[in-house]
Amino acid sequence: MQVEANPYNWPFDGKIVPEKTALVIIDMQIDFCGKGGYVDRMGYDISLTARAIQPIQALLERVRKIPGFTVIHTREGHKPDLSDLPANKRWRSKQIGAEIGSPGPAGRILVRGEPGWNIIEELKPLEGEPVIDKPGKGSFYATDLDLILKNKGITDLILTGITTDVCVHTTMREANDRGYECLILEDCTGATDIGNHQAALKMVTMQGGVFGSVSDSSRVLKALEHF
Ligand code: C5J
Repeated sequence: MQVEANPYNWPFDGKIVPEKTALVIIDMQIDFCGKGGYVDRMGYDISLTARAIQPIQALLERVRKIPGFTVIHTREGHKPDLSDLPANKRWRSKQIGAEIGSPGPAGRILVRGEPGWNIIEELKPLEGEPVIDKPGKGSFYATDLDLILKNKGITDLILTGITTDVCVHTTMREANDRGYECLILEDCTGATDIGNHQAALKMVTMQGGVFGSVSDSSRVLKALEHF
């Protein structure tokens, strides 16, 4: 069965095939939705990003029970020596009082291995689920995500996580350019600014679904009912 979505029912070429589909959960780390993390330190309201936790949890629980369905997690972060942190990214973060690499209540901000860099307990990856470590916004840049997807024969991606307008959108654009068929879920994403969240979703729908299509977790769960 196809997922009811806007502007077209997804996937474009028919029904969901578990072996061809991955649920991609982007950057659900303490740094992006937890107390004392990067987003909190920048002064944003973390309830706007934490809104995605419960709907993703429900969807994750369901797809883990479907044979052949792949779950992929991503984490944004930098090496402890910050050798993979571009100077302009470090400079920008310092301007807004949350310098990447500096110490905070959740450890060094956005540094691999620190408490804040961890994926939140509610969405902790299971053994065998690929976890992609990325230094940038997009999940394809400087990672082996494309190779993993190709090796598994995955062509269809259900995108969830945070933030809608930054890492999720960049990943969706990268994926679409590579020919992946993408669906983004409204309730399973969140941004530091509600207007940006809504605008990012609206952008997907232009030109007949320029980057893919938009739906929500209840519609995906309905399409998965028969599995
Ligand atoms: C940001 C992300 N916003 N995961 N990262 O810097 O969206």
